[in-house]
Amino acid sequence: MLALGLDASTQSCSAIVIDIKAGLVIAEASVNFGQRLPQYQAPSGFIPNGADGEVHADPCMWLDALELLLVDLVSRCDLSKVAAISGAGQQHGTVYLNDHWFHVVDKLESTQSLSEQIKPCLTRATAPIWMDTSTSNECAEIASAVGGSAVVCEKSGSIAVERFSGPQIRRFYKNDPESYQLTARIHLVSSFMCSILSGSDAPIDTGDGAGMNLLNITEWDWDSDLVEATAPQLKKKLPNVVPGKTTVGKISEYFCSKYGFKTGTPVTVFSGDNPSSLVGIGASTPGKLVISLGTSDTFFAAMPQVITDPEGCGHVFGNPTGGSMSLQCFVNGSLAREAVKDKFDYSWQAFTAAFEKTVPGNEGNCMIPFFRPEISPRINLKAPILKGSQAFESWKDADQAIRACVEGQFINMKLRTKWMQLEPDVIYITGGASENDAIAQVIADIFQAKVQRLVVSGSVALGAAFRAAVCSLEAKLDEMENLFCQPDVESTLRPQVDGDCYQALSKSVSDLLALRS
Ligand code: ADP
Ligand code: XUL
Repeated sequence: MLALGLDASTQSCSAIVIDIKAGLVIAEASVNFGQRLPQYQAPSGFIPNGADGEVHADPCMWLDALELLLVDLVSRCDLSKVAAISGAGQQHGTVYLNDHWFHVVDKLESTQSLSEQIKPCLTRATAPIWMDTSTSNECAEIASAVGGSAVVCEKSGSIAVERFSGPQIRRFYKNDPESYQLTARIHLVSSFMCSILSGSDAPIDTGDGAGMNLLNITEWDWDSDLVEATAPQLKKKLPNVVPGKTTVGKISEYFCSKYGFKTGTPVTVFSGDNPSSLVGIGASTPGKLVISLGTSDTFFAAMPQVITDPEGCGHVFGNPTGGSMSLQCFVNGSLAREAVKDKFDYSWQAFTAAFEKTVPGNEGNCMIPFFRPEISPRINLKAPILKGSQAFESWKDADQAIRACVEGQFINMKLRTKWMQLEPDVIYITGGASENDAIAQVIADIFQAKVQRLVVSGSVALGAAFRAAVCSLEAKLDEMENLFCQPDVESTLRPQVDGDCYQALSKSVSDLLALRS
């Protein structure tokens, strides 16, 4: 029995087809937006140089990528054998649609592309995504309307956060009230893609819904105070909220006639990329800690009880299998590492070799590696801060700069995630940069824990396939975890230095951050 999982992430759209009984990966495919769709001028999946902290992407790009992905996938496996489908999307991003949307999505015509049909339904040409920091005023307004940040945090699991959907919606309403008025539906990336696949106006799951500053994490439904504080008539523009184990409907005939799916194949509600990754790595019951190294770096775990971050930078999301998960997100993840690599015209190989030529603790050379405004902690930097030798501070030592970037990232991660009260023996890593042993070794050294990867990578899409199989095929999650979530023991990394090695550097990072906040 085959299940398909989709991953509509920041830089690419990916898919995995698994045989849930045989424990086999049948096919995988991935379409990188920048490489395959250069006409959208979004080399890293978003439109560069937005004004005032705006970071947007074109939803039509995501739709074109989905079609390219399915063309690739159909050449690798028989999609008529797929018996269950689900997916996940980059979190927080919002898509704004007029009232034609309901009819158009219900009757997608295979004679036209998805993007041709959906483009006229957009009331906002581009979608703000999770990297957007343009909504500080709106965050303050929402907080003040409901009684302060602590109230927003208690209700929604996070203080009002710039990239979250509610503040983004408010900014749209304030800046373009006419288009807001014309907006009949606001979708998250996950529910937008789910709507397209299922040919229906899909609901939002509690995992992704909790990243909006609109969902009450006690009731797991829209919070009327937050919705009212965000924008007028918002409630009717929002989809319903449902638990992760919900069948949305059947696959749209569009995909049956174009790509050979079987009519009637069930579609499970989509989730956010991080909640989906939690499931795909086999960490949906408390006890396993995950660091995802995608475009963002994230640190997350299923939680036995709800804990919120007193500093206001962390989040509580719904766990798609029930209960909740805690998460901390760092904007300056892979793109910061890439920026340092590119500054010296290095390949990933040369980047990796830099760690052999330098020592843990980097002889005191310290970097706050923020090339764009960071959210953990909230700091408006446009370039890193360097403190150390003269050569280091003037970017003359490539190898030390590379080590300093990665050490700075994970020391900051350790400092910022103390609130979760987790001291794991093992950390599971996933995402594009997790294949890099040098980065994984720094994580092992800084957190003083074993670092493991799973044999099957691509935990976001895998988690979506698991969820589809549980929801539609009565598959058992623990059985699939046994088959697919085995650690790649040969690639396990253990700490090679003791914890004291990073004491001085941790103090430098804390001091530099304190000076800037
Ligand atoms: P997303 O899911 O957010 O679109 P991915 O999980 O696909 O992102 O990760 C993409 C990132 O992985 C790229 O931005 C790149 O910097 C990073 N990456 C890929 N290969 C390596 C490598 N060998 N070493 C370090 N980073 C890498
Ligand atoms: C999580 C976050 C990012 C996005 C993109 O809060 O903003 O991790 O989900 O991956």
